Amino acid sequence: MGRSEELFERAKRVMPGGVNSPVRAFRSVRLTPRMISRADGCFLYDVDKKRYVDYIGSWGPMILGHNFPEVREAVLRACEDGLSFGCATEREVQMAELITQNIPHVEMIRMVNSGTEAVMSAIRAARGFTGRNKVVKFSGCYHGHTDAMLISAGSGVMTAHISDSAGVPAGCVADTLIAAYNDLQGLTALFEESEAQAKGEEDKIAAVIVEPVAANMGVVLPEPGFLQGLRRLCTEHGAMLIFDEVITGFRLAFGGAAERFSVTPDLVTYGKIIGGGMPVGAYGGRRDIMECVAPLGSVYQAGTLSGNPIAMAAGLAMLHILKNNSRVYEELEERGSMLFEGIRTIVREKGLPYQVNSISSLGCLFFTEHPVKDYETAKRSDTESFAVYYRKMLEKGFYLAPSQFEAIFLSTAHTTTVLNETLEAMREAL
Ligand code: KE4
Repeated sequence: MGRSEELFERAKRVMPGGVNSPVRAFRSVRLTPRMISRADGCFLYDVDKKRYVDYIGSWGPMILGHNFPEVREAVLRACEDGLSFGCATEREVQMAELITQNIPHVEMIRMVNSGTEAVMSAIRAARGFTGRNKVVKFSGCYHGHTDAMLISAGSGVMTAHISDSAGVPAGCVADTLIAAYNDLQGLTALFEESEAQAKGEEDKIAAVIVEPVAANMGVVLPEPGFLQGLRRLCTEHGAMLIFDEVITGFRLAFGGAAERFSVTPDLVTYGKIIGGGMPVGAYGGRRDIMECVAPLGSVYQAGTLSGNPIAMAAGLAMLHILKNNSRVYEELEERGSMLFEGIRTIVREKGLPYQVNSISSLGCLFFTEHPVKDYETAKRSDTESFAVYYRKMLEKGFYLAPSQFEAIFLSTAHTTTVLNETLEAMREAL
């Protein structure tokens, strides 16, 4: 038995499922998780000193690869001045200015500590600003584990085949409406129904929240016109459009999917990359909405470690690099097309009826013959075949997300050589 197995036995005795986040437990691929001791560039190293090419990148933050020197140095330097003050600091101002001065639709921003907190807070701000209660989400999208979002959620919820989480009282989800991704007609009907049945303003839709590229049911792209349609419907019905860019933010472009697709949300949520690997989330957008947030306005939201100086140092270092080196986004496009076109070629050559959805450095191989454009079509994937493929890839030293309903995350540290080795391994595994 290796050290991973030993450690995982101990872990299971003292943590639910032996993990601090369900998807890490490797349950859907029926393996003992690898206990990772360190990471560098595009590689992970487990406690048995085995090396893996890493395709989760900490679920998004490691867009420049692990242990990037400027980010590491910024954190080490910041540590010398103290870890946390619970006071206003210059770094928070620098971070807020960096984002608001470079992303036009973010006029004001608030730092929090996770994507979940960012989503929870953005929804509260939209409800407070509009005086309305209902929120629409799309099945298969995952927006963190705040109660109101744990319906038809993607990511670990979908992987675990939990339709809705236990412990969420009906009252917490009574105001959450579900639409199908890429289905503008369905959303139009929701708006019309809620207005027809509304007794007062509070019964109407406050916000529509969407992953502008869905990456928690595997990767599902918005069909042409879908995001523009969301924008039009929200404007027509006085609802706020919230782009959950926890994954797409600073990855698809510095301005995220909003920039890439030229669609302007009213609010946006960030996480992952914005913290450079440290626990950071953020929400922001229109000034008139954000001015409703305490202490300026009456929408309360707070956090002991929000804007933590070490986390800000990591995030600032990361964002400065992404902002000042547009070559980064060209490299991510190149690496993405090399890997995902390569996978398409392999499945075609082998006559396998599988689907590859991808955009830039994000992608997913679906074990299904049907084009995947929403939760229903994603769910038809053969998760057993995925598990067999996963185990073979892990044995060969390639660490993919241990679920059919997650994404491949590429970084600038994935070299052409590594990508070719990955494609060779996939060819054999498939
Ligand atoms: P966190 O609370 O996990 O920082 O962020 C929640 C969240 C919100 N919105 C989107 C679009 C997200 O993808 C996430 C979290 N992503 C998953 C990966 N699919 C986190 C991995 C995990 O749960 O361990």
